[in-house]
Amino acid sequence: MLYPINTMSRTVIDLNGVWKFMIDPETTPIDPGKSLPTDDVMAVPASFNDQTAEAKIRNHTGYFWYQRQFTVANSLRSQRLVLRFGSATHEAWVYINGKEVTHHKGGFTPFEVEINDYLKDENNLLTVKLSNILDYSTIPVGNYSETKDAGGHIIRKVDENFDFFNYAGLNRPIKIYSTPQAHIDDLVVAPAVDLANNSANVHLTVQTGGEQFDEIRATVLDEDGNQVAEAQGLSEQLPIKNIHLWQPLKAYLYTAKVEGLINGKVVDVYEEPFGVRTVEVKQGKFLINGQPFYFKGFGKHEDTYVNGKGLNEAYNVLDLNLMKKMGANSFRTSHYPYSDEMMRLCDREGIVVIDETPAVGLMVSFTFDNSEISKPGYQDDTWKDLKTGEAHRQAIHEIIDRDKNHACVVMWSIANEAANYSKGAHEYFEPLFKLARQLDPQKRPLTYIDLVWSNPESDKSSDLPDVICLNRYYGWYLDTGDLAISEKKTRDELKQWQAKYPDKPIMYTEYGADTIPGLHSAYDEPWSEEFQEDYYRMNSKVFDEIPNFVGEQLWNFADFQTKYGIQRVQGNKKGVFTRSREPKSVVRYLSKRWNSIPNFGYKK
Ligand code: GCB
Repeated sequence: MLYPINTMSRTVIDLNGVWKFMIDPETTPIDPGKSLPTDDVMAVPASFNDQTAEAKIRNHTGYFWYQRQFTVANSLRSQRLVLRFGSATHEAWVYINGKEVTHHKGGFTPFEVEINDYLKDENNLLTVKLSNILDYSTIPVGNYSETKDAGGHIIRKVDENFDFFNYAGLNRPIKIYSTPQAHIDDLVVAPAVDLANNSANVHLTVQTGGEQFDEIRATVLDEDGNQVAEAQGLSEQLPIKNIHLWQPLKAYLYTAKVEGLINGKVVDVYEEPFGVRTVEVKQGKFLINGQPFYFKGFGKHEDTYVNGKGLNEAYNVLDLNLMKKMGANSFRTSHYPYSDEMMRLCDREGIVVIDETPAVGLMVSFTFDNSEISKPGYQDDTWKDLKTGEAHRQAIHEIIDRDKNHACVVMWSIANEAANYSKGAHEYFEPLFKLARQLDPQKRPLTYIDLVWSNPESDKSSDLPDVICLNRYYGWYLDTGDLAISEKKTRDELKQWQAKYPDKPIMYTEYGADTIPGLHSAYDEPWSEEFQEDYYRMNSKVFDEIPNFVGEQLWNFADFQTKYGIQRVQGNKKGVFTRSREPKSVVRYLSKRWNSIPNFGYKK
């Protein structure tokens, strides 16, 4: 799916701003064709939860409504007009002037609909009904229940099967964009790179819609706007010589400019930035442009004060700047696809991204005590009880469809911490890996992220990922505070993985310790800033001993909001930055380490 941009043939109208908002009391039906019976408002894009002073609204589970008016200028009315939601979390029904125009389920990917047939001359009423309900058929997974109050009124509850606040609403930009009736619908850019000859053949596929073009013209422009290749047709090979590679932290972006012509006249134009680089897993190494890459960075969240999971571009820019200053080069979009805007920024900044679907919480019985798994006859019903298959397939389609051309994406993560240790895991995951391999035009490596219960013996499907990605909390959830035993467990497990899969790279995608900034301890106690640093030092030492260990992405970049819990004090405190991005003292240690580790060739 193309990102909406202004070109010589296209205009983007921004629908962000302050919308009417109300919780659906589910007493009388709401008429989407009428002004919502409320005076409350919410800013868009942003989650609704932290914009209110009412706990009842903040913690609402169920249905809620947004509404605004818009007018499209006469000069655009003959154009094809498309309404696009960057996301709507988690399910949305969209109405224009009272008529339902589209419905979408899945809270972290865009969707769009042509709206010409529904428009009036002015003051169109755009109404969106949303739901933040999650259950055993959705991703993320939630434990959903309903009860009734004394008046027979339904009370809905979602107990999240994951560790982040279920921020919901219109989290990402809402836009209308115009195209000519004959239009470019999508572009697929897949550069085949010849590193030895410093050249590339860019395979460009163009999908069109509406009236047919007589001619499609494509040119590749370099960063100075010089044309370096051109071709014609819906499926083209564009050879580029003397290529500038897209490199981690040294991004170079070409632009594919595509024009659709009728009677010799350009009708539609679209411009897609892309990078030329290779990604490959080989002999236990993760190669970018043929060189063994070492991941240094983070698991993150889209999570800021007030905006919740709403797009916050200033924070995105700040976060990448803080990462770069620390010598980091990468992050994972834990635990859902991030905004289009963040992906475009990472392309430009050369930040390497592991792009994750929203498949988090795919397990029905969980404690951090992983001794359960070694008990004879251990049985878990995850793959019988969950009905996430369809949502998961849709999520894989949508993440690859949206992000396929991004140079920053070097690997897809199919899921975070599923019950891979449980009977039925292989049957569940095999078709999903197959689907992703088939859909990705750039054939990037695939992974899923392993929970501590999934060890080299228990993991039923570890043959599927190209890279073994581990979330480990030795010294925190397990053997709390005992870094000596944790060091041994860390080393033993990594050695076992390496012995089992000598050709698969291994990396940590989470490891961390909750830390209260300003809490100090002469005894290096858990929760203190001293413990956080010791914990990371211990892990670094072991990582450096394991030849196929190709990266360290710690948990978490910053403190973030979660549901209530006895292990959470206004959220998860494993950030190396606070939620407002002040560094905890460990940042000095990590900056020193990462600034001295090269992006390439760290592990020979
Ligand atoms: C995990 C999860 C992550 C949590 C983290 C924690 O394994 O993947 O979402 O926030 O542990 O801090 O407990």
